[in-house]
Amino acid sequence: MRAKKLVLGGLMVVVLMGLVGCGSDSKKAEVLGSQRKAADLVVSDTYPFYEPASLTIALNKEVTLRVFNAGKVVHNVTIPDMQIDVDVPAGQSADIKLPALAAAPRAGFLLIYSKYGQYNGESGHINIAK
Ligand SMILES: [Cu+2]
Repeated sequence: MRAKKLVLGGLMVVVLMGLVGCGSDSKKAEVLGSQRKAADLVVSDTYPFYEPASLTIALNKEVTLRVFNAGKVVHNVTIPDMQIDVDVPAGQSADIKLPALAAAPRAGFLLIYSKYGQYNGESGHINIAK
């Protein structure tokens, strides 16, 4: 995957239109599970990998994170605080159940990353709605 990523480095992967890029300064936090969409998180093969890079969940509510891999290589979703480690094949979606959180994690957010691409910056945040 590492070699492939380098080869693909010059290619632009067009993900969903209208999504904002990396960064947590989005206007309104969209809380997962509030509305069914094609995908909550789209992963591509090139930086910034995650669209959006910042997600939000509510406390005390189990939600399903739908991840779509828009790339040509397998990607992975790891959320250490939830013991989640799921591979998403190229061109496929995965519905990942996030258990209800009783309290916000100490850091104030959950880290989400690909165990194959973390070293490249393939990571994001799951924030807790206030
Ligand atoms: Cu990846």
